[in-house]
Amino acid sequence: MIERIKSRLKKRQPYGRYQHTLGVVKAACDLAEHYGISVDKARLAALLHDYAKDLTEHELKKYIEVHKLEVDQSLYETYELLHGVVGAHMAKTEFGIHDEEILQAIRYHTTGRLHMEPLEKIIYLSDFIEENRNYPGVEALRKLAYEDLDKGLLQGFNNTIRFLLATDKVIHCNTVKARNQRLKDLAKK
Ligand code: DGI
Ligand code: FE
Ligand code: FE
Repeated sequence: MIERIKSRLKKRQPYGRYQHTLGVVKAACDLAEHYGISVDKARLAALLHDYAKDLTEHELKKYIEVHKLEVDQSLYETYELLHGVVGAHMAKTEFGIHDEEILQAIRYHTTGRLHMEPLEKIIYLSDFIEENRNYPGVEALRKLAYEDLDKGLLQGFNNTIRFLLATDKVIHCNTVKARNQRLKDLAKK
């Protein structure tokens, strides 16, 4: 299964994206082991998280319509957010993955959401800290991810929201909800 997915990915992803995918796999497997969750599930979710990333906006929207995927209006209107829902559906139909934890981790890897499961948190964070990422603060975030998943996530959401504000982009409500939830969870610790 893993090899079949990898050979499909190699064909559909440009070199840089495939390297990113392998980086996310490595980060997600390490974090899963660190936090005692299924490494096999982390590997599959990471491998497929950006499976639909190279489709055009038109292709993604067409796919959503043809397969009648449930997508809220503000997600539908934001190109960057569509590859998660489409990728999760492709993981099910092209590779027969029915594990809801894996599918949710793929579906919500760009925005996060309220009540994220540990696997979703790991995929969200791995996307930011994988070895090919290089931006100010990435080393600190890598360290934080291993100290406390929620602290790492809060930093990840804050970075995303800062970027969206700086570039005048719409902030999806799931991004805001997921960020606020981390504050509540951290206050309880
Ligand atoms: O697919 P990747 O590039 O590896 O990473 P990703 O799936 O986290 O996608 C990142 C892009 O999604 C990045 O350009 C920021 C954007 N994004 C994340 N949350 C939101 C968002 N864009 C909008 N407009 N609103 C959001 O809430
Ligand atoms: Fe992505
Ligand atoms: Fe990614």
